[in-house]
Amino acid sequence: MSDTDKKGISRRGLFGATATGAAMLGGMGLPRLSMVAAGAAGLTGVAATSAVAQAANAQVEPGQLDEYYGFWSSGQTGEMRILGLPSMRELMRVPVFNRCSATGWGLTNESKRIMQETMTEKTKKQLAANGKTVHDNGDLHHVHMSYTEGKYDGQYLFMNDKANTRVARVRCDIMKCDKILEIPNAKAIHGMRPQKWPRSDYLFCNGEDEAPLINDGSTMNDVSTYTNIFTAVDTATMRVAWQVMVSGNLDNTDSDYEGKWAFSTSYNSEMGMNLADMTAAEMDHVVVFNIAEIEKGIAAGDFQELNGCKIIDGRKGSNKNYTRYIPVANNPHGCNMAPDKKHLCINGKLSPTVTVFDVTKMDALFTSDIDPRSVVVAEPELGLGPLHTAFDGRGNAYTTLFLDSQVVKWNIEDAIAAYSGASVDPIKDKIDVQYQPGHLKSTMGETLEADGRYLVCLCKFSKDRFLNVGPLKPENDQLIDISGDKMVLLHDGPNFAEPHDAISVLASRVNPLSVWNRQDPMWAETRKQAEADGVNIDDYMDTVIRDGNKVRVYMSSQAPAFALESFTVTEGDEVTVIITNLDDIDDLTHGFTMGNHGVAMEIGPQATSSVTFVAANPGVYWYYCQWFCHALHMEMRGRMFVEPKA
Ligand code: CUK
Ligand code: CUA
Ligand code: CA
Repeated sequence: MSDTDKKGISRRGLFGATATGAAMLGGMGLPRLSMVAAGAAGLTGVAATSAVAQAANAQVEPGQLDEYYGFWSSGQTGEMRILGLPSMRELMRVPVFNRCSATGWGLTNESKRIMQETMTEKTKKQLAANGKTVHDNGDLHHVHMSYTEGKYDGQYLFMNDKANTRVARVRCDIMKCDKILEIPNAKAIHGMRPQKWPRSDYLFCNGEDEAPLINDGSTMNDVSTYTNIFTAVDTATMRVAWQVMVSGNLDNTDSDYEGKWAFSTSYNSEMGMNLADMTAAEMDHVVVFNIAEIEKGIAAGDFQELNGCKIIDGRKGSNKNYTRYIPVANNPHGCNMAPDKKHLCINGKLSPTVTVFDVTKMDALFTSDIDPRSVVVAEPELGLGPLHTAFDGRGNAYTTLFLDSQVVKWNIEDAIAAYSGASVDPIKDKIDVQYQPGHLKSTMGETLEADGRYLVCLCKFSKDRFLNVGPLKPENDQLIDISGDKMVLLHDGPNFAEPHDAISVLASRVNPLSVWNRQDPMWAETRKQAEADGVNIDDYMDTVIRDGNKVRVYMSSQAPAFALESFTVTEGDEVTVIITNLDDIDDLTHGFTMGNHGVAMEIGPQATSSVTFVAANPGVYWYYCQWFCHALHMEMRGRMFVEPKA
């Protein structure tokens, strides 16, 4: 690990000192922040003025709105988060793979239907054996928006769950998850990207962990039976379109801007089962998936079917045109397609390099016997531990250096020139970040509209940057201005376990509703049951239906009252409470919490939510609205009476 850059100046020392100054001055107002920003960039008077202007642009005054939505993963929290950029204010948390106490996600019937819809029999058995009906955890690494012709279209967000091999879709009109797919045959969905051109018809999903394809316990030691699966999900239905069996494992993935290819990094081409073996080879590889050829193969029946999925054999040496394997330095990680439509950056991780492929040369890999490395057009040495790369739309790339705790700005064309022998240094700037960065994201940087204004660097360690909160520290999401020649650190953002990735989207591309549409499909199943019970869930309702030991309690809510002041059930009854929020005012959410029953849910304006539980103990139990909705919100409550069983 070197503290010194190529010119022999200790940038670490210089930036370290000014960065400490910035932390001390945090929030003390613009003039001093600007001084520090200018100092950090080491600029002269003229350039310092532009750094002041850069910092000023990042100010979002109270009552002002942000210019960008930031969609954040939350790692092992399992939810998606929405932040505003450049303020870095957290705006919302959207539960997806996790159980949410506030909204009842993972508990309400509407959310459970989504979580259970594609659950495999093995998962059902595993959950039942542990007294559960849905997973209550997830490990959400990547969030990406749907594209139309290489631009964000504001329709859907997609995300992965590495922990339980799932992907999910969030509707941008309501910012709620509407589909969760458990992917059969694969293990541990990690890298995930939508197709960018012409539309995001496919969502590409990497299975990271190796396991026998027929995973029935017949062997652990015969690793030759192990395989990895790449999955294309049909985004319209959120069902598996097809799968590809590959050699080696799969880490990160990206797609091109022509709709021809998907690319995945593999850090375990060795098929090693321990650290030493996973890092034993000199080279691993990037898999290139030929979308059109795979579609042809599927159409021609060249697949085996397993657990309802069509699997194509794309392993090395299968002599088909489905895949190609391009050698890269051992244990690569990030896989990032540049908005110039041409260059794919593979981040070295163990190697101090980023390998640049020219994707317009990929066709030749499938039509001739040329060396697969002939698509490599640059391999700049950037520093220690390159993990991910972002782009500014002006030909520059920004790569995180995990071990150096830096972001390096470099020019793609200069790197290409240097690779073919020109004496040009592609590195334009380096900035210290605090500390150990993973992903970094530039504004609109994963689209044809990359605007090169801000960069968010998601640091895995914060160490001394915030008040000590005990052994478990927050992560540090840092906002960096990249509009000038030099990068300027603007903001430290503590965040909880553990954002891996984020995207930023111009605010004008996202237009959510403020009030639900009464016909929303979210409660379509609930509506069917209500119709069978002769209840109109679009209107005032205060009906209790008895159906054996099942009781359905229909009530509307309108601030500050539930339509039912009380209802009665019998000990041991299975009780379903169905509530429509008749208020249609912006921001007027009600809740329903049943005291001492572990039951709570959100009911948004004009929404219907329902929850089912067993009333196990006789007695009087108050239910209440837990979402502050009115001056008489405390009084918005009622009683459930549970009669002893006769
Ligand atoms: S991965 Cu975490 S830093 Cu899951 Cu995208 Cu690279
Ligand atoms: Cu309704 Cu609080
Ligand atoms: Ca390896």
